[in-house]
Amino acid sequence: MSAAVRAPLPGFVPWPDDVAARYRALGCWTGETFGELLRRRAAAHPDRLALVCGERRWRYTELDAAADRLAAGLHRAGIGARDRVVVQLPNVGEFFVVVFALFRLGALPVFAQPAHRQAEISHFLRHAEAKAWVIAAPDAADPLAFDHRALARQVLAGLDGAPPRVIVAGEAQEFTSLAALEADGAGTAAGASPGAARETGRAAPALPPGPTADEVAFLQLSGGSTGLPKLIARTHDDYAYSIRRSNEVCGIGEDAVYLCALPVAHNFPLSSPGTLGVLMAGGCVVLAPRPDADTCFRLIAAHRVTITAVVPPLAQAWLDAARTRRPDLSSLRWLQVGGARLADDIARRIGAELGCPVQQVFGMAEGLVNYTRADDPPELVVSTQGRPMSPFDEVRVVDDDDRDLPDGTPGHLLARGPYTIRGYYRAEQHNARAFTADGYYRTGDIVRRLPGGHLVVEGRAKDQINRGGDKIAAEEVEGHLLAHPAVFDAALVGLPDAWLGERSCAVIVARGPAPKRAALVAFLRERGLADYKLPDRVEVVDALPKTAIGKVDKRALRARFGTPPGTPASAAP
Ligand code: OOB
Repeated sequence: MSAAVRAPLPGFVPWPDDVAARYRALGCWTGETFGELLRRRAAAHPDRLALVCGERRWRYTELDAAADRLAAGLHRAGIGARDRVVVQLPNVGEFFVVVFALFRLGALPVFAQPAHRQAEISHFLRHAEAKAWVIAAPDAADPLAFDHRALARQVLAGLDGAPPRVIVAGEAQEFTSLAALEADGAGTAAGASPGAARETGRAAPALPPGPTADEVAFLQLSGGSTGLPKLIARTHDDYAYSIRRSNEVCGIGEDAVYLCALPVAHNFPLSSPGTLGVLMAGGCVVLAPRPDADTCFRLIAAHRVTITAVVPPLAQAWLDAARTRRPDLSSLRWLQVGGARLADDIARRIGAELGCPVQQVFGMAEGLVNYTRADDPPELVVSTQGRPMSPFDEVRVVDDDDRDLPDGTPGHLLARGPYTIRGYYRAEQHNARAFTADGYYRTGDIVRRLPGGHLVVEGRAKDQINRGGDKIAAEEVEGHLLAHPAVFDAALVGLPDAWLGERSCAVIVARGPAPKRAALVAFLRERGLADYKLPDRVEVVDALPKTAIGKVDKRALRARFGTPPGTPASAAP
């Protein structure tokens, strides 16, 4: 185990020294970085297939060498240890080349989603003080594809100070080409021509010393509930442990073939056990360009996929499609469902109609991940969201005053452990509320614990809408709504929906004639908000109801505008 040689990254909240020492002594934190893990895999299985993306393939040794070349190219371009780099890539192989190159340098990816727009990206760039931003050129075969280069122009025009370097996978236009950076890095390879390095993948470019495993590896996004999204700093040690443990729980080995159907940078497909888990085990990752049933069924059959992960609305869409398509899913050992509450009856249908075992995954980018297990009784698999994956996870279910509740009573879930953060990045004030004095993370989820440790998600205390796995912080959208000249007051609430679990409803008090939904949506888009945050519905009221202590009474709003129990919610889109 290598000792910390540098003070922690400013803004990162480390585990207390004695706790860190315990996690090392327990063997959770092994001192190996992601850059080293890939190196070890490449040495053990140079010729095994690591990644499949469309017609392109990367063997382990090719991925390893490409990451080295890009790391060298990035280094020459002035990106170094601890520099933040916003990575906003779709499901393409380059995602892994970029991320492992940054890991090797000790530079920190900030994981944005392709759906993010000017408001979100500007915030990440500013808050993380990012030096670079990686995007992809639109797919030439798709005339409707969004062009992130146009977004980059818009974002750069609105930023003060030194602009980040924009790096583009594909046609870069006026920006920096990812391929050119990689070629530049290959040029620095000791004793090898760039061509030879690319073909053999054996020449190691000269790189500065990498990070130690106790350092921050990347910044992940929180779903958030207050204001702008918070950033979550995860270390090599803690994240590698969560992945190793996920592999054990899910039985991932060299023969695993993972289909990445969800957006690749999200914590669920990245680490539970996800693409990184399968790469750490020496398996193969297949990247799906889209999550639709036709695309994914074809890839599952073609590559004999053994495991994939979806959110509940996607599980329903696949179930519906399977009725007419009759796909060959015989290779699937797990269909993982998580990110939002899976209805028990949908969970039951998966096993019966798709013919593969379902695994419920209840996790969070902040850390704690719960899985149902292969040997759980079927009833627990369909009706619970699993139990903590690590024997060293500490979870508590408490009342409003942080007093422990007996099993079976719903309460607030608190979590602490070897891969659950102790604070958000650069968010001191928020951290005082989001964590207990003794380091438990307040998840904001309301759960019931069964005597065997399984958790049932009953609801949420945080002011967040979970739109089919996409998290929307109500306060963030309300802030944008209030900027509209005709909006006097606004509250965003989630209403039940048969398809997405929840849809968002903006309840507004108008100043003069009330704006229509289309006008509000256009306004929010203009302000650069990602599409999934746009209100699905708008209601106008004379005044927002208030609770006894003067807060907006969202429960009353949900009761007023939500679908009454027993009547069908809105139909599938
Ligand atoms: C995953 O991570 P995040 O950070 O996008 O969202 C975390 C929140 C949880 O606190 C909970 O409110 C909700 O999403 N959630 C679920 C759930 N899984 C996540 N609510 C009910 N049932 C579930 N199965 O969403 C995430 C991260 C890693 C693995 C899986 C999901």
